[in-house]
Amino acid sequence: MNKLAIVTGASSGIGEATARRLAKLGYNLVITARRRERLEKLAAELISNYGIKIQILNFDVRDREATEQALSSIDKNLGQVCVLMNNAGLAAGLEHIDQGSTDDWDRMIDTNVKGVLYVTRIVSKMMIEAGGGHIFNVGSIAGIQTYENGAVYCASKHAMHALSQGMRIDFLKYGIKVTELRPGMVETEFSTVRFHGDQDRADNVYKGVTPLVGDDIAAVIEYCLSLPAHVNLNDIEIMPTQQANAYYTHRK
Ligand code: NDP
Ligand code: 8X3
Repeated sequence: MNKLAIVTGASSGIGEATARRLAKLGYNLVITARRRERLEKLAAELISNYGIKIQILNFDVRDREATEQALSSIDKNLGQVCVLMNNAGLAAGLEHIDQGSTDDWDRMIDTNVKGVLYVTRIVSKMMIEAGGGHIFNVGSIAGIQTYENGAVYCASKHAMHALSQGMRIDFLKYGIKVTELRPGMVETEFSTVRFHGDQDRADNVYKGVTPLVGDDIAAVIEYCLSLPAHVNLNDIEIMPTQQANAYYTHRK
């Protein structure tokens, strides 16, 4: 039976890098995001390099009906769903609560919390039917620490931390592993999105630091997948060497 991995938010950054690693490991893939052209380009490259099968699902995880419809169209010929990476997410804005944009708050909470639930509800049923699986939740250092101006993003990732613990309990009897990854700074499109396209401001985030890149997170996922069936890494904090936590970064 072929192994199938579902990666949400595969059009960029951490999700794209993980799709590449999983393709190299021989997984068939379902890759999802809103930007279809990006997914098409990635799929063409990975099919040509690794001879795997890929299904593109183009939907917004905030839209429950679209999410359910897309995930129920997964082609059975791709194999058994072994891996789900709940990665699609974002930060929008960096302000004190009294200055915050309610649109930004809706985007973060609807994507980072409700989107994860919509996807997991459907895919976990497939895993239960298949007799097991491995769910990777991309949380953040912001899931256990709260920094100034980031209350709502941090709240959404604290929710991811709670959901990861809840999934681990609810899926225990089904042999589904749940690993929460909590990265610090990873240079992706994350900061550009957070600052609504202000590239200078985004670049400043990584000034004087060698940040992580998407593939650093993907490599950790590969390691987790290499472990024997009876071993799971529950929580993993992954930081650039120059970053101690959400508050302390040593810039050179
Ligand atoms: P990117 O902006 O590079 O990638 C985000 C991905 O999420 C894109 O593929 C985007 O696709 C997808 N996405 C966003 N919103 C939606 C939506 N509503 N529906 C479907 N897909 C969506 O950022 P990262 O790779 O850095 O972010 C990935 C995850 O990592 C996020 O959950 C983020 O919070 C987390 N994280 C990032 C850190 C960092 O420093 N970069 C650190 C810690 C955690 P599209 O726009 O095409 O829909
Ligand atoms: C992204 C990292 O520190 O901006 O989750 O919250 S941080």
